[in-house]
Amino acid sequence: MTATAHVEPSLVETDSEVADIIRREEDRQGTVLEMIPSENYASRAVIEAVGSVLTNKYAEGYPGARYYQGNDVVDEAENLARDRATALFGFDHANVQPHSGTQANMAVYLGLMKPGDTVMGMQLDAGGHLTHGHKVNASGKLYNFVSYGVDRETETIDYDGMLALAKEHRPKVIVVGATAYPRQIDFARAREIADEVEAVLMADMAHISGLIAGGSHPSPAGHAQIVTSSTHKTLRGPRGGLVICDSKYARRVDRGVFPGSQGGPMMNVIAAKAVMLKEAATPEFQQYARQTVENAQTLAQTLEDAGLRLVSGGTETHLVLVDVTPLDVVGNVAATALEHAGIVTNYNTIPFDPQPPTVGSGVRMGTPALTTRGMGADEMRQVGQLIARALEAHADEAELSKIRAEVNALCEAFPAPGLPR
Ligand code: DSN
Repeated sequence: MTATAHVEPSLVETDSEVADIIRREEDRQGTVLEMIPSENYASRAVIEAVGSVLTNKYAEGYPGARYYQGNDVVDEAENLARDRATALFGFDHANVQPHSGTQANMAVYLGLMKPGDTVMGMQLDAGGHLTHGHKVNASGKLYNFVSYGVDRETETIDYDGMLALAKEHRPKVIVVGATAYPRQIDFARAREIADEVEAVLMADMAHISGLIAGGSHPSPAGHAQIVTSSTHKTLRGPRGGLVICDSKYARRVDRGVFPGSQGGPMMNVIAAKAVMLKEAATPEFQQYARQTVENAQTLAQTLEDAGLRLVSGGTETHLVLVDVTPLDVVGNVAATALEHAGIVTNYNTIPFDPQPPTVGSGVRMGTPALTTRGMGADEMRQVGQLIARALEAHADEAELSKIRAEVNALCEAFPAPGLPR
């Protein structure tokens, strides 16, 4: 007897509502200028791995030491991802299980500290992250965070202030890294400060990990003992996180992830992280990282020429933080107008912002996704001019529609990878 051939119905046949949502999101991603600096277009290969049957497997534990049977195959995926991560970033040990950058940060805190211990991190309105000790976040509730910021004049990290604060509070861990900071981070200086007070230096490189992998930002290797990252920003991988560290901290980090703060890892996402780490080790990726920074600098110059103020006076990364108030507009109004013109950014506070976080004086924008589409200096000048026009015309829907049409033409000329053509 032979089994009857059974063709499983596709998503569009079983759930047309979800299929339609996905189709419309593909369309949106393909037809806007995606300029949120933490977003990117993952390759088709990465998306294929995320959508694979590895999602079916439970694998609590680590390769060779799982709490479930049947893990021989997925162990290979996790080992591949770990080996590629340590080789790419130059560390002894990697944990590729964190579901996000936030989970990676929380796992390190759990692994290294007891609740109530003192940690130092960058304050949110200076460009830090919620998990660097904000009071509404578990990090700020569980640990005694003290926050450093930026210098009022230069709007760059105040390392002297950081040292003074560290001497006063003697933190166990010092966190460097940011989500809205356009300048390079001086990991060597941060390590000197950490050494002065015998703290561990943790670098949260979530925003810049792709630039580091591509050789366009100094590496934390040799300075930070522990590094966390998300995997979907400049690294261009699947949505997720990772930790890399010196072998001395490996056991504590691993226990902080599992069983400390996570259960079963997402093996499909871990396989996709392995794919991303292979892509990020290529000469093409080095060129991508270089172009991303050059594009941000061209964009920044164009915006400044159009009358906007650049926080810190410019950028050395993928990110530009723009004070939009010289054009008589505030952050949330500016970001909404830009979206109406097909330019997707996010409003943001700027250092010492007189506006609350729900309004903000700034707009945060970045070039990772546009650079993935193949755009270069000419397009950045064009995009900068479109942004300035849209901000000038923020209340004029007819002008915003005209700009939208120009955005559509630009998107058509530079199709995004990973999306259906
Ligand atoms: N939400 C991320 C960002 O946009 O920068 C940080 O986790």
